Amino acid sequence: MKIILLTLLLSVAAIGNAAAQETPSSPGAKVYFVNLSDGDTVTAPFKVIFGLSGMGVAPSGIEKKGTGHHHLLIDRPPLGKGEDGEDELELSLPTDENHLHFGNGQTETTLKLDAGTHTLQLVLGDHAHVPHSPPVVSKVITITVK
Ligand SMILES: [Cu+2]
Repeated sequence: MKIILLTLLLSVAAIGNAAAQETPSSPGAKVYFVNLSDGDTVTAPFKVIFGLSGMGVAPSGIEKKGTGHHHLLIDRPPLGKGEDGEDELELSLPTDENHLHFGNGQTETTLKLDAGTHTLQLVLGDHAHVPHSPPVVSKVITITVK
C-alpha cells in the first residue's frame, strides 16, 4: 500500500513539473539581433536592439499565449547543457551579470562591456523565465569592444 501511494505521489510530481516547464513557442518564431552581427566591432557603451518575429513581448509574470520576454546572455556557452549536466532549456534562467532579464518587456538595452571580445545570445523566456518549447534562441554572436 505504501509503495502504491509513493508511486502515485511521484507521478503527480512529474506531471506537475512537466506542465510548469512547457510553454509552447509559436511555430517559426525567431529572436535575433537587429543592429549587431557576428564579428562586429563596437565602442562602449553600445546599444543592443532585440528583434522578435512570430511571437509577442509580454512582461515577466504575465502568462499569455504566444508571448515571452527577452534575455541577453553574455560571455557564456550557448544555452543547452549546463555545467552540472542539467538541461538549461527546461530551467528558469538565472539572474546575474551573464544573464540579463528584460522583464518589463524592453526590446533594447545599452551595454558597457570592457574592451575585448564578448559573446552575446538572445533567449526568449516565458512568464517564469523558462525558455519555450521548442526554444526561441538566437545564434551566439561574438563582438569586439574597442
Ligand atoms: Cu526573465
